[in-house]
Amino acid sequence: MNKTVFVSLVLIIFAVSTSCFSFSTNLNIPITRGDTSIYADINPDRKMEIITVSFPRLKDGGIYDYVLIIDNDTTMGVFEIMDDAFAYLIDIDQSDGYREVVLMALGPSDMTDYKIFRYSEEKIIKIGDVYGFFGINTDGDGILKANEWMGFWTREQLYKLDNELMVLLPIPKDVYSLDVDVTVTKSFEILSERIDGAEVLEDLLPGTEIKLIGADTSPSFFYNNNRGYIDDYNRDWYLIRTYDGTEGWARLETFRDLVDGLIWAG
Ligand SMILES: [Ca+2]
Ligand SMILES: [Ca+2]
Repeated sequence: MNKTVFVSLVLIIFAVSTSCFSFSTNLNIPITRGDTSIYADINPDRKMEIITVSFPRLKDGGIYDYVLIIDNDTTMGVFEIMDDAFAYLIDIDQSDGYREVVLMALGPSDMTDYKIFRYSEEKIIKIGDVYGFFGINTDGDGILKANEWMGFWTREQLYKLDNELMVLLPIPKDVYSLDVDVTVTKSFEILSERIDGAEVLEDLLPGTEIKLIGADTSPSFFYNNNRGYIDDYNRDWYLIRTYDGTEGWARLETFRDLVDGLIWAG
């Protein structure tokens, strides 16, 4: 092997071994796995910030899952889940002079916990906690989109970046769309409105196929179900379309055990 070939090989091996872990994203930005330092201007002052991220619990069982240091300010906290962790910058609103620091922790089944920070007037401000499933993305128009796992479907939740309050505010939606086909195994009723005791539109018969086309996931606070714990998940109203086109409402708790085809995961 001549010297030139040998040097080239060493350089190639060095380049491969030091290349960043790449993570598939539609944000088209570098994502760093594990502890990292990023040198970037992330606020309107036209000076570079030194951003240092560490995930102590991943390597030595530290108390905090993440420690974020930007210049002279430090913040730390925990994730709900963390098998692996990443850091990157995004720009939620391309007109405001800020970029945001995202700390992302992955758990089982692609469950993902995001902590989103901004650096303003020499302080780190946490602007959002987002719990995603297939990731978050933004078009840079001040809106952050997160796909949130709802047990057997994903809800696209939009967040608006409020530049006065410096917080990501969820934009509530009356009815989220979904498209889930199930088969009735035991008879239940669909109602004309999202109100307990509303007019019964149809008594669905076993063996008929229905489609879940909408969900009202607004919270029903402090509902204590018959298993003795607080749960609002089962209280969500679902809009159901029958084979003849009738559309009516039922709470998840009404039908979840009376249909076949809900693919529960997570
Ligand atoms: Ca700056
Ligand atoms: Ca921005």
